[in-house]
Amino acid sequence: MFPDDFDGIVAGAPAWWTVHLQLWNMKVGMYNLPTNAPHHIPQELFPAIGAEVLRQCDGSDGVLDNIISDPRRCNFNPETLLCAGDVQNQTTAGCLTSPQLDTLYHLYGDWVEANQTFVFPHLELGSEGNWDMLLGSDEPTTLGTDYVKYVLGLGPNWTWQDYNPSLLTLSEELNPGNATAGFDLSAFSKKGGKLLHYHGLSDGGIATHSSLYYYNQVLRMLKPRGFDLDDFYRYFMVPGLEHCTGTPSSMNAPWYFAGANQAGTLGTGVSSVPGFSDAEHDVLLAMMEWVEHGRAPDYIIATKWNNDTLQDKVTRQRPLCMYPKQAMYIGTGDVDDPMNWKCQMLYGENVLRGNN
Ligand SMILES: [Ca+2]
Repeated sequence: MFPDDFDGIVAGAPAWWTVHLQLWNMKVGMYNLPTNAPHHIPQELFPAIGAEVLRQCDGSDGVLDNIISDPRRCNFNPETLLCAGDVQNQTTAGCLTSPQLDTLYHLYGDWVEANQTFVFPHLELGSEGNWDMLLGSDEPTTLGTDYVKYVLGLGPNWTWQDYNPSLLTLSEELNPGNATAGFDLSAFSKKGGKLLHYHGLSDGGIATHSSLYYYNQVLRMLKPRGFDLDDFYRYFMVPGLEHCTGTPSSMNAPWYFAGANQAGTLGTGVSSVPGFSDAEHDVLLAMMEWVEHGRAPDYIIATKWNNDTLQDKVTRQRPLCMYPKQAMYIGTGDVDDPMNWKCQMLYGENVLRGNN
């Protein structure tokens, strides 16, 4: 809306779709409530679900490395989680009942309302380690319920049990604060503005593909008008990154690239990427390189230390590639060395199979 305000914008896991996002935040919680219902999945079972997803999906990107590079390529079969026989302790057994499987289908499915209206994308396969953000409580998040009460104005006595889809229409009509981002970035592009956008594929707070939806809507609006998005807007998906910071301990994916809020997770007084303070590893320096010297990044190398807060020993680095390219293992050498990966379109014969 204000194309002259910034020369460059780094946007991480953006909450750009306020009119739908706040209600989705609540809807996700509602899928798993009330806690005394047969379909409720207690938080203690999330690790078992995450482990089964990882078991089935890890190899779908061609490399068994505990990282799901592209959840869209995984044909996940939730029924393998179904409890066999009379299970006394589900947490110990790590299995789900049939009604709980229904909840899983809701969580991994897009939110679609009447007349096939798409409202918000699904939680990703591989986001289970971050589900505590929206699913770990006996109430939906106040990000959603307080939005309805105090921003849409239904008042403090409104409860999530009062939900009905007309709230979506109300939210769209009010568009509170005009806070939902538009798709016409033409003025920003014309004045030379640059946008680097990224989103973690293990995000349990804002469904990852809300970012892809935004990117695609901008593409649909501007490509027919002759704009090449690569000239000013580049999008990067980050395998194994949770909401803005961190990675599930089961994955230990490289997640750090000095994005918004990330340095504070390493410790106080940390800036850039310790040991790798350059435009290849630091998204803000990459942005400065693009704005100030006209060199646009095709990839950003993400880093994982053995102990993130000590930044002691780098255990993994890997390129994050400009969408729609993806990082592909070249087939030989250490999978944790970024030199052994390249960015390319991953279709058909390009999907190599790793040795391990
Ligand atoms: Ca993998």
